[in-house]
Amino acid sequence: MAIYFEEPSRTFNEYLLVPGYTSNHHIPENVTLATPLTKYRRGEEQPAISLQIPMISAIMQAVSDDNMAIALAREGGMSFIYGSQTIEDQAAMVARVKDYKAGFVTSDANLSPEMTLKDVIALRDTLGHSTMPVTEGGRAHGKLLGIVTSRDYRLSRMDTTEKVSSFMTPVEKMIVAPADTTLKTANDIIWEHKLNSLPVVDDQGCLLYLVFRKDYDSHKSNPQELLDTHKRYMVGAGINTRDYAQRVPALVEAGADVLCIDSSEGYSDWQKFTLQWIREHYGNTVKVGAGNVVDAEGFRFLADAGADFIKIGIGGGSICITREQKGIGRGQATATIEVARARDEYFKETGVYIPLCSDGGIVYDHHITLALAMGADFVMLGRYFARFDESPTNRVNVNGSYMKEYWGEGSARARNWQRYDLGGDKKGMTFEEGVDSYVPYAGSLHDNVAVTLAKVKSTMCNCGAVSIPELQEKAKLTVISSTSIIEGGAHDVVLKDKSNYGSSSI
Ligand code: RVP
Repeated sequence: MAIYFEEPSRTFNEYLLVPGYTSNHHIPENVTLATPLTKYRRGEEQPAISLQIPMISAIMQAVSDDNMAIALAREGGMSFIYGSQTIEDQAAMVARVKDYKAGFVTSDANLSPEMTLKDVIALRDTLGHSTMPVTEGGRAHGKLLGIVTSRDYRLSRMDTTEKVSSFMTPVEKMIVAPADTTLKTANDIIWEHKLNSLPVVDDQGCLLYLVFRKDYDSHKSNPQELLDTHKRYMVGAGINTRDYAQRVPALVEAGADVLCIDSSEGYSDWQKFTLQWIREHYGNTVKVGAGNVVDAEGFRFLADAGADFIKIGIGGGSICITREQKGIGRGQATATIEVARARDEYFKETGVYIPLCSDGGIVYDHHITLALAMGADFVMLGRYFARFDESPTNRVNVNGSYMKEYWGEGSARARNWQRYDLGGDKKGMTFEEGVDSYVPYAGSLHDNVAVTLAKVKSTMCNCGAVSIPELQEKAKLTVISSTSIIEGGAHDVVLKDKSNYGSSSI
């Protein structure tokens, strides 16, 4: 006979935290958000990898490339580079994160001298910044010919057909630095010559990096950075249950710090086989998460199979239509609560604490706090990060508003048939489980994460907690009625500025 879960399947929106006692010790400055990423014997040892903030970015083409990984590691979180690409391309992204020299930026678009002012304006609007190097043929590592900044052109005085070569600052008039320049020296040069940016070139004069004045400052003000023992940024990578024998060695070789099996449904033999293969070939030296699951049985299966962390969530992602298409899934709050109970039982039995990740369905900043209070150790976010400058997609103007594109890994666009496999060849994916969409452009990752975490810390203080484990222990949660949801927003008043309202939805 079929099993019925009598408890309705609830979402984060149906819960609130009831405040606890706040002492004068419970202030945001005292809150630490450090949290374990991989399993460990709690009380006896430290986890091999911990995050400084409880946020990781989704294993998705529209979210997690090397650029995102660097920006998020700088804040203390971690990206999992998407696996729906060739092994070589994914390994190259991982390697770029590991090779990244803080403060040295690889230019994301170069101009060629033949381009026009019109091209410059279009590129500036897409990229969101106005300093662009000019190289031979516009190539990424081409010979440096000059630079264009907002000071080099005036739209009111110039024709948009004017060629870049006629208004750029030519390389002869620029200060450039050689390849072996340290960040300290670069900053001294920037300071001494009152520059905003300094190009670094090789001995052929080809462009390697740009060092920006503001980057050096921000580097200095990021004490939370997530670094490995060689002081390189940490990065994760998604894998699938098909080509692991080739993909895992390439990713390990490239320097990935942790892997995660990326699947919409993780309670399967395919995940067990993948974990077994990794243990056989690497023992415990390669850390790997698994998922996704939404109940105690699924958790126990992946815990016994050897997962280092376990991801929760089926069908709750903003771009995900798995529930509509296949009728499987569970409300994200209910799933998190049940899996966390199973994890705590497992810990009592074995002494091993397996960190949990609540993946998908975070719509408001406070949903992060709810997920943590319910027992998650960190959350995975897709839509949230897709909106930022650092995500892999271009900013586009849609009816006068800036947007970023965001599509599901199960959409035809991602053609990620591996993620939805049940073994066998699924190249001919017959139906989609994700949509292709826009999300409102929201600016820089740094600024947005700061606001989000300020809210998380503030709520933790209201609950009398200065750490995530303390929050999990002390949290008091209440289910709310639909009318109390209305009561929780601005109501029964005439808003002066509707455009600002709802901005708390992230
Ligand atoms: P969200 O943060 O709500 O945008 O959700 C992101 C999550 O959605 C991902 O981490 C993944 O688990 C899930 N996802 C990604 N693609 C798809 C799909 O196409 N159905 N779902």
